[in-house]
Amino acid sequence: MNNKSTLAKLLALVLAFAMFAVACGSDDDTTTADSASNDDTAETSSDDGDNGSDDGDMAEDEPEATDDGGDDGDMAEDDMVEDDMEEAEVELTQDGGTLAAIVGRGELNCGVSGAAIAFSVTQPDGSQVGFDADYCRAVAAAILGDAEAVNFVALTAAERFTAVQTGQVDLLMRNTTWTQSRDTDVGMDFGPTTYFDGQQLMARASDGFDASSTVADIDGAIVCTNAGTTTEKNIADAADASGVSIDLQTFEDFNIVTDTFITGGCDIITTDGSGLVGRKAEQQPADQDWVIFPASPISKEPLGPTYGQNDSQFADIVNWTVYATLIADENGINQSNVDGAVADPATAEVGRLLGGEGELQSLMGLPADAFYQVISQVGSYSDMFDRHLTPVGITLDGSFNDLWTNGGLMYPPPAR
Ligand SMILES: N[C@@H](CCC(=O)N[C@@H](CS)C(=O)NCC(=O)O)C(=O)O
Repeated sequence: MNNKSTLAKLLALVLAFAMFAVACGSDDDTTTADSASNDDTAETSSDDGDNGSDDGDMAEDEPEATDDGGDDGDMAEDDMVEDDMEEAEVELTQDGGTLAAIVGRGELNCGVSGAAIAFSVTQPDGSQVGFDADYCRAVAAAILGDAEAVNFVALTAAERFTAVQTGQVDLLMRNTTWTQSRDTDVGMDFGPTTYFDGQQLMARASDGFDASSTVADIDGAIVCTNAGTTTEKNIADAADASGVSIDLQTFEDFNIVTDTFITGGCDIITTDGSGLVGRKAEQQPADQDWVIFPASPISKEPLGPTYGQNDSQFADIVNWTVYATLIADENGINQSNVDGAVADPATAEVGRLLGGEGELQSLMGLPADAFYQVISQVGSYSDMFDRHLTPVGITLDGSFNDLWTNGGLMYPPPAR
C-alpha cells in the first residue's frame, strides 16, 4: 500500500513536471500558459465567491472540448492530446448545432421581455414590437431569409437565463446586461452590446425629487424593482455606499412594479434608464409628475444578445448580424436605400457585406445575401433605433449608442 502510494506520488510529480516543461516549451506556449494560469486563478476566486454554486461547478464540469476552444486552462494537457482529439475540439467549438436546429425547425426561438416599452411589448394579437424584437427578426432574416420566422417567447427577468441554458430559446434579446458572472458562471455567452444603458431611479416630483436628486436623497424610501436583475443588486450597493437605508421590494414583473408605483405603494422605482423613460412616456398619469435621476446613472448596463455557451458558429452569426446593422450605418445604408446599394455598391466593403463578390457570410453557414436580407427586411441600427427608441424620447445623436464616427461607442469590426 505504502509503496504503491509513494509510486503514485512520484508519478504525479513526474507528470506535473512534464506538464510544466511542456507549458514553458516555447514563447507562444509560455504566453498561453501564463494567461491560462491567470484564468484559473480568476475562476477559483469566482467559484469561492459563489459558494460553489451549481452553475460554477457546471461550467467546470463541461467537457474540455467545449470549453472555450481549449484556450483557457489546462493548456499543457491540450498540448499533449492526440491530433484526432484536437480535431474533435475544433469541430465542437465551430458548430454547436444551433444553426442546424434553427434551419431544421424553420424558425428562431427568441426570448424577449414582452413588457419592456420600446424594446419588446406583446401586442393584443401576440406579436412583439420593439428594438429587441427587431434584433430577433434580424437574426431570423440572416439565417432563414425571413424576418417573420421568429417564435417569440416572453420571459420575466428571473426566467430568462434558464430558458437559454435549457435551449428553450436560441437567442435572448431581453434588456439583458452583460456581466462577468452571467458570462462565466451561468453557461451563457454574450454578443455585442446593442444598447449602452445605465441604471437610474424614478420618483414623484410631489415627493420633493427633481432631476438633480441623488441616491443620498432616498433615505427611508420604499424602492421597487423586478427580481433577478442587476438592478436590485446595484441599488442595494448604491444605498450602502451613500449611507442611506431603503426598503427594497422586488416583484416578478415590471408591469406590477410600475402599477404599484402609480398607486403609491412604492416611493421610487429603479431599472435601466431606457426602461424608466419608456414607462414615463407611456404610463405617467395626468395628475403625477415623474422625475428621473441621478443625471449620471448609478451603473453600467450594456444590453445585448445572449445565447448558449460554446457554439461559436451561432455566436458569429448573431454577432455579425449586429455588426452588419452598424456597418450599414457607417456606410449610410438603410432599409430605404439598400436595394440601390446592392445594385451599385459604393465601396468594396458594402459589396461584400450585401452578398456581392468576396462575400464572407457563407463562411459562417449563412446565405451570401444574409445581411442584405437583414437590412432590407428589418433595417440598419439607426432604422431600428428611430423606429422604436426615438418615439419614447431616447436620443441617438451624441449618445454612447451613436457610431464611433459621431463620438459614440458603436465600433463594428470591418467586413473584410
Ligand atoms: N438590464 C437589467 C434589468 C433588466 C430588466 O428586467 N429590465 C426591466 C425594465 S427595462 C424590464 O425588462 N422589464 C420588463 C419585464 O420585467 O418584463 C438586467 O439585465 O438584469
